[in-house]
Formats: sequence, C-alpha cells, structure tokens
Amino acid sequence: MKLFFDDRQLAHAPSRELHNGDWVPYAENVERPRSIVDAFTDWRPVRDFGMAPLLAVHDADYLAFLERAHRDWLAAGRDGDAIGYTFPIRRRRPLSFGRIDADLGAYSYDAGTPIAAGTWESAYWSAQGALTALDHLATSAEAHAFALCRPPGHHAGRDYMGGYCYLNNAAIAARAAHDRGLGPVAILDIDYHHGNGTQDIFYEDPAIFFASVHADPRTDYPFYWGHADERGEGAGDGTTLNLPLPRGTNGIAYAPALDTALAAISGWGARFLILSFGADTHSSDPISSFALEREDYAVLAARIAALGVPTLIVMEGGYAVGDLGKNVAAFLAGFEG
Ligand code: OKP
Ligand code: ZN
Repeated sequence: MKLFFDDRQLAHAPSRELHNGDWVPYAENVERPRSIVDAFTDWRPVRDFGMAPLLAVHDADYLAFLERAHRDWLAAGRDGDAIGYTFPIRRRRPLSFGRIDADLGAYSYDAGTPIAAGTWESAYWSAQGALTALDHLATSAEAHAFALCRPPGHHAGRDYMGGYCYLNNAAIAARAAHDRGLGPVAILDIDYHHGNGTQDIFYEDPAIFFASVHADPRTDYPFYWGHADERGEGAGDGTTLNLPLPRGTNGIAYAPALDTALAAISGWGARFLILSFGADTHSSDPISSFALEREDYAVLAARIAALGVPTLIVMEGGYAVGDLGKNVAAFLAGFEG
C-alpha cells in the first residue's frame, strides 16, 4: 500500500488547548505524525490539486477565513494561537464585519481548535495528501492507499472548524472520487469520536453514504451529533448510519457494530470507500475510553478489506504517541491481508 505525507503538515503546532477548564498541552501535536512516519520506510510525495476540490466541499468565505485568521490575530495585537471565545448560537444573524474574535466564533463550534501560524499551510497539505492518494487509486490497479492526514478533518463542516479539524479531508476526497465517476462512494468513520463534520456535509446528499462507529455522544465529544436516530434528511434520508457504542467497548463488542456498518455499505452498493481511521479507539489513548488492542486492528482491517472495494484510508485521531505508529502499522498490515 502506498503511503502519502508532506512535511508541511508539521507547520501546524498550537501550544495548548482548553480541557475541562484548564490549559493543557495540545493533544493533536507534531509527535503524532512523526510517530506514524517513523513506523514505515517508504513515503510518497504529495501533489498539489489546488483549491477547486476544497471549494467543492467548503464555503469560499470559510476557506478565506482559515487562510487569514492568524494574520488577523497578530494584526489585532495578539500573540500565540488564535482562539475564539464567543459563539453565535441559534437565532443570531450571520453577521460579518472583520473582527477576528467574532470570526473565530462564527466559524467554529468549540474552543478546542486554535489557529496557529502554520495551521493553513498544514491543513492545505493534509487535504492535498488525501487527494494525492485518491489520484493514485484512480490511476493504478491498486486497491488501497493511505493518506497520513494531519491535521485531521472529520469534525470540520462546510463552514466550520472544530475538534482539531479545519478542512474535512475525507469529505474532500469523497466528493472528488464521486466527481471522477469512481462511485457510488461511501464513507466509513471508525475514529473514536463521531465525524460530525462529515455527517453534516453529506446529510442531505443521497450520492454519498456515511456510516460511523463511535463513542456514544451522550457521554463523549462531540455530544450534539452521532446519535442513533440521526439517519439523514430530505433526499439523503437513510444514507447516514450512526452506531454509537458505550465507553469501555473492546474488540469483541466492537466487531458486530463494524459488521453492521459494512453490511449497510455493501447493501447500498458502494463501489469506492473512504475510510476515516482513528487510532484513538486503542486502550492506551489518553483522551478516549474504548479498549481495543493492537491485535484487534488487524482483524478489523481485514473485515473492511473483505468488502472488496477500492479504499482510501485517511488518518483522523489517535493520541497515544508512544503506540501510534505501531498501531497504524498493525491496522494497515491487516488491510493488506
Ligand atoms: C478529534 B478526533 C476537551 C477538548 C475536546 C476534542 C476531541 C477531538 C478529537 N478535552 N477535545 O476525532 O480524534
Ligand atoms: Zn477521535
């Protein structure tokens, strides 16, 4: 399996995040991609597919905000990472008047997603990595490719950031795969956290199926999405599938939910799969509460590979830096059979 990563994805390095009322070191740190890079020898270069595939998923004004936000922050006399503190919740007008603190709130739903000096550069190349891996699958006979996306993407919506995510790499690749005629395209999200941004982007879209196995949002972030009764809306009614699981879920309890998702994807007629893979389901993850072990990853990967459709694996979360590279390697090895 070919692996894709670009060093510019390391430019994004926020120093801290708000956690349970206190500042703690940023969990989505550069040691994560370094751990994964070090677990393999052969990485391929990322190519530049430009802004068009990003604009096919995200609003132009949101992308412009991401690109300029840290400059606006500095121009306002601040230092460090840009972070919002006021969020325009329901029933507020969509105002726009160029105040950085107002923009930070309008384009995010949490205070856990700071914008540092290198954020746009890294998010841009993270998305291009997914597009490069997609292009590889579209132009070769190979069935699987891995994009080491970082920052991750599945919490980012059409016009919002959140949960360490800025550009939705999986959604960008899914839209591009669909537009290239590779579909029907399904997205399977097996990160510990629900992929609310991906769900939102395709919630009313019957062309792209979204299935997610994740920690029950009644106990875990992102709380307001990912409940079992969310099944899509309008033309997309029935093309979203949420399978929440309780804290403490181990490999044995996880497998039947995964099989349910795979059966739905197969029954829907998917011909191309985007897999949002998070290694934060591992027992050692510092911010998550499942109990999967490294051996489980090879088994789960083999089940997904047995779908028999070309699959682009996109990295999402996973914060146990000491185990991360080995866990990802175990998963990708299971995929290769
Ligand atoms: C991103 B991904 C409070 C901050 C909340 C958000 C978690 C984002 C996970 N502790 N953190 O899905 O792995
Ligand atoms: Zn996660």
